[in-house]
Amino acid sequence: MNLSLFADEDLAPSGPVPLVPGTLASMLLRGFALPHVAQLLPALDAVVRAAPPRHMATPGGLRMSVAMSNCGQLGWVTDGRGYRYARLDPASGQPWPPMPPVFLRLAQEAALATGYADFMPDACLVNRYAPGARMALHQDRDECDFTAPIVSVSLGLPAVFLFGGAARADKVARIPLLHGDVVVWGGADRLRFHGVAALKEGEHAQLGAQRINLTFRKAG
Ligand code: MD3
Ligand code: FE
Repeated sequence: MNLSLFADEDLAPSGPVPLVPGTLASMLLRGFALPHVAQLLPALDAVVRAAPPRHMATPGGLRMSVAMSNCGQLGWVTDGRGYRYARLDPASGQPWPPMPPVFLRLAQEAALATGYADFMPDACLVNRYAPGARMALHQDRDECDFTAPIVSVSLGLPAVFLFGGAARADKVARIPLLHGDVVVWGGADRLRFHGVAALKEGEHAQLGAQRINLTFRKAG
C-alpha cells in the first residue's frame, strides 16, 4: 500500500487521498477539520462535561486504556455483558448529549467529499487517549448497517493508526493521523482490522497532553 504520505510535501495533493491506492472506499482528508476546530472544541467541551469520558471494561474484564464517551442518539458501550450501542449513558442513566450541529456538519461534509452522499450518523464515539493509551487490533461490527461509512476526526496529539486487512493476522500499515485529519472508511474496507499504537508523550497547543478521536457511525 502507498502509505508513505508524500515525503515531498510539494507533491501532496490537497484533496482526498485513497488509503489503498487505486481504490476509493477509504480516503484520508489531511487537515479537513482545521477550519472547524474553533467551533468543534467548545462543542466537544460541552459533550464531555455532560458525559465525562470513562475507562470502560471489556467483556473479559480488562480496563480500556482509552477513555470513552458518546454523543448522539446512540452510544457505544462495553461492560461485562458485551459490546453494544445504548440509548442511555450507563454512568448517568440519562440519554447521551445531543450531537452538536458542527459535529454533524463536519461528518457529512467529509462523507460527501469522498462520495458518500446522505450520511446520517446516529452515534458519535469520543475516544480520549492520554500518553500510553492504545487500541488493540479490532473490527467495528456492532453497527447495524455496514454499507454506511465511518467518519473519523483526529484532534490533539498525533497518533499512529494501524490499518490491517480482513484477517487479524494480515500485515498492518502504519498511518500517522494528525490534528485536524479526517478519514472516511467504507465499502470494502469497512470491516478491516485496525487499531492505534500507544500514544507518545507530548503537548498539543490547543488540547494539551491528549488525543481526541471522534468517530461518526450509523449504528441503529
Ligand atoms: C477502519 N478508533 O473507535 S478511528 C474505534 O483513532 C477506533 O480512536 C480509532 O477504531 C481511533 O473503533 C480509529 C478510525 C477508524 C474507525 C473505524 C474503522 C478506522 C476504521 C472501521 C473500519 C476500518
Ligand atoms: Fe474501530
